[in-house]
Formats: sequence, C-alpha cells, structure tokens
Amino acid sequence: MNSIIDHISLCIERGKVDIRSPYPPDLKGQPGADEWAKDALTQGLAPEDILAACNTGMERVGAKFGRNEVFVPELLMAAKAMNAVMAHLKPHFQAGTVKEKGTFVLGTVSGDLHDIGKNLVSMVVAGNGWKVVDLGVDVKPAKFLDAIRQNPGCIVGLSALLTTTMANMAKTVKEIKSQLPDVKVLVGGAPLNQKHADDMGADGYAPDPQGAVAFLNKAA
Ligand code: B1M
Repeated sequence: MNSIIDHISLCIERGKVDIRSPYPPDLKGQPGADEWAKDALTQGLAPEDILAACNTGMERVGAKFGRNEVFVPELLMAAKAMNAVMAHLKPHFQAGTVKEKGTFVLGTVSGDLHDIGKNLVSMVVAGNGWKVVDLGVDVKPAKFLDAIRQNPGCIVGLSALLTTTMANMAKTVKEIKSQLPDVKVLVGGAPLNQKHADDMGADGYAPDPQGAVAFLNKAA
C-alpha cells in the first residue's frame, strides 16, 4: 500500500480530507485526499485514474456502511474527502470545447441528497461544451419545470442514488412529460438501469458521465 492511487482510495474510504484534518485520529498529521490529489496531478497521473481511485474508496466505505461497520458521519467525511479531490480535477474535466452545444438542466431528485455523481456529470458535460444549469439536490418537480421554462430547448437530467427516491424520479419524469412533452429527459444514478428509465418514460439512461455526454450529443 504505497502508490499515490492507493493513498487516494484510502483517504476517501477513511474520510481523510487533508493534512490539517484531525479525522480519522490514526491518520492525524498525515497528508489527505487534498495533498495526494495535488501530488498525483503533479506527477502526471491521468485525472480519470484519480477519479477511479476515488470511486474505489467510495465503494469500500459504501460496502462498510451496508454491513453496519460505519455510519452516516463516516459517509459524510468520505464525501468531504472526495470533494477535496474533485476541486483539483474540475479544471481538467472542464478543459474541453468552449462553444456551447445547448443547455442541460440537471438535478438530484426530491428527497435525495446525494450529489457527488451528479456533480461529476455536471463537470464532464460542461467540459464537453454544454451549458449546465445545476439545480442542486432534493429538487422538486416544480423547480425542474421552472428551470425548463426559463431555458427553452434545454435537455433535462435527473439523478437518484436511493431506491426510495427512484419513485420521486418517476413522478418527476411524469410531470415533465405531461406538461412539456417535447422536453427530452435523461436519467441516471447507481440504482437505475435502462429498464427503469423505460418504465419511467424517460428518453434515455446513462450509467456514467460519458454516457450522458453521448446522449446529449445525439439528442442535440
Ligand atoms: Co448514502 N447511500 N445515504 N450517503 N451513500 C448509498 C447510495 C448506499 C448505496 C450505501 C449503502 O447502503 N451501501 C445507500 C442506498 C441504498 C439504496 O437505496 N439502494 C445509501 C443510504 C441508505 C443513505 C441514507 C438513507 C443513510 C441514512 O441516513 N440512514 C442517507 C440518505 C440521505 C438522502 O439522500 N435523503 C444517505 C446519506 C449519504 C451522505 C449524505 C452521508 C453521503 C452523500 C454525500 C453527498 O453526495 N454530498 C452518502 C454517500 C457518500 C453514499 C455512498 C457511500 C457513495 C455515493 C457516491 O457519491 N458515489 C453510497 C454507496 C456507494 O455508492 N458505494 C451511498 C460516488 C459517485 C461518483 O457515484 O453517485 O453512483 P454515483 O454517480 C455515478 C453514476 O451513478 C452516474 O455517474 C456518476 C459517476 O460515474 N450518475 C449519473 C449519477 N447521476 C447521474 C445522472 C445522469 C447520468 C449518470 O444523467 C442525468
């Protein structure tokens, strides 16, 4: 366990944000996700590999949570550590084309507070030349509808991380389609698959940010 990539995965898994962070106590005084991400980029590691290391850490802490070995505070620290890495990765994912291809209205659906995946989608889509209107988390259908009306011709993206909020996603798709049937809706998030998207009446499903870009470029 000594490559930079391993350190990054560990910092995410353990919620070690930076060298100043006293949490977790056994890593006090040691570099955290912030410093390792900076080092990784300085040494020329690919942003995609750094992101994959973060996802490994997130999967490990998520699995521990599933086994009741850690609880919500540990997940929050993992999210904080991941955000520290993402601050370094953001310019790399946004260094794509400059001319806007269209507008993508994006948000995490009502009742759901998970935003790390949604933020990644936002960064990568923006880096591929789209204007992103990010509505944040816990977005009610009415807020999506307002944003769509304010951005004529936009495409909408809904993210959900909980099986429970997939029902709210389905309701949101239904509301959008009943009021604004021409608007294209893309859905994504860990618990979803193509069949869920079809059942909800969405126009597309993307498993990752690259899939979202592919959908948008095709739909534009
Ligand atoms: Co929560 N959580 N969480 N959590 N959390 C999960 C999702 C869970 C799988 C953990 C587990 O049990 N093993 C579980 C859900 C179980 C289920 O429903 N099936 C869970 C639970 C239960 C909960 C709470 C209910 C816990 C509680 O309070 N008892 C609670 C719910 C709060 C709420 O939302 N109302 C909760 C809270 C939290 C925190 C707030 C502490 C924190 C989120 C912090 C934040 O986001 N700012 C958190 C975290 C960090 C996780 C895990 C560990 C990591 C999620 C993550 O960021 N992954 C997660 C377990 C896991 O995933 N291993 C877990 C990394 C991210 C890059 O991946 O979000 O999948 P992901 O995004 C991907 C793709 O899905 C896709 O692209 C992204 C990049 O590849 N994608 C899209 C996402 N959106 C897209 C949209 C698109 C296209 C692609 O187009 C529009």
